[in-house]
Amino acid sequence: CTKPVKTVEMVEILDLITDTTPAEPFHILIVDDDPDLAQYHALILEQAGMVTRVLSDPAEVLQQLETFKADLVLIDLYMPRCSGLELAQVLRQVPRHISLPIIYVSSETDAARQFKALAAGADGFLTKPLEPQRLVTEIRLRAERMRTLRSLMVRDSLTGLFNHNTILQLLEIAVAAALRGNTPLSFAMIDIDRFKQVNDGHGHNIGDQVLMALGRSLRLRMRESDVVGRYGGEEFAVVMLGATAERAQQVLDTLRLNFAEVTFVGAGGQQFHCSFSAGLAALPDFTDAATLQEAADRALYLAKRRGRNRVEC
Ligand code: GH3
Ligand code: MG
Ligand code: MG
Ligand code: MG
Repeated sequence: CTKPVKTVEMVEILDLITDTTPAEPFHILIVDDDPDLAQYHALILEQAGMVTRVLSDPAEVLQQLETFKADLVLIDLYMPRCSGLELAQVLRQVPRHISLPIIYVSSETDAARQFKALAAGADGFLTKPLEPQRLVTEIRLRAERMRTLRSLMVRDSLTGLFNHNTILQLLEIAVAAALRGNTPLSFAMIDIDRFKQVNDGHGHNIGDQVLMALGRSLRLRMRESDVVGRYGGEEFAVVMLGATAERAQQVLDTLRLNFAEVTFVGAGGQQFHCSFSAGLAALPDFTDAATLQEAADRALYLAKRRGRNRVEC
């Protein structure tokens, strides 16, 4: 059977992110030594709008999963070189596949053997012959559930941006990559000015709307490749890949001016404006994620002390 490969946490978190895009069709990996049956299952799933990949050799599964971002794996229980049970065991030893849904498809009807196979770490057992609707429904429900769970793990529910944990993990990945590739990278901490007054004056609901508005404009104005997250409370963080400190400063200043011009309307119809302060730190001035983050934090503190509604580096 195929050996578990050593995985870095980076790949794990990147997987989580790509897997949680709601518009992506479900990706199903089918492992079966019977090519006709595998193709038949693939056809049914593709007709239901899913993307499939078929493998007849279980030894190729781990490698395929590197490029094929599967939402679920459908495994035949009995295959000559490696049983489905063994394959499930191997997958469960790889940290990033711990939550990957695994479903057996088999003609095995003996309950004890089915339970043994499930105990290897799988999530379900479908017996052949399989009705198309059953196959599609079982797979869709599990895949949807997994996407929802993953999304809850990596995203902030109010803004839909990455959450605190994710942003820190992504920062580490991005810093490591930028240092290896000798490319610039900027990290910004953003904090809404006197936000407590917004809550006190207009209520928590309106405060939430301000947070959502800033989240949206950050996501809209940053590059697709930039990592945007809600660091906590009224604080946001942005990892700008390939951006020098000068460029990041320009981008943030534009954003800051635009945000300060947005007119919010309170519950009683009164209009008000908000601003934010930002602290910026960039590679290659710092050599690891932790010091970069500390520096951005210090710069943010400076921006607050120097009067708010400004970006400091
Ligand atoms: P400063 O300019 O120094 O940053 O002042 P500030 O008032 O923004 O800072 P402070 O840390 O005193 O207040 C932050 C406020 O953010 C307090 C807290 O109630 C509010 N807050 C944190 N999370 C949320 C949230 O999810 N929704 C809303 N509406 N308010 C939140
Ligand atoms: Mg078989
Ligand atoms: Mg704050
Ligand atoms: Mg604040």
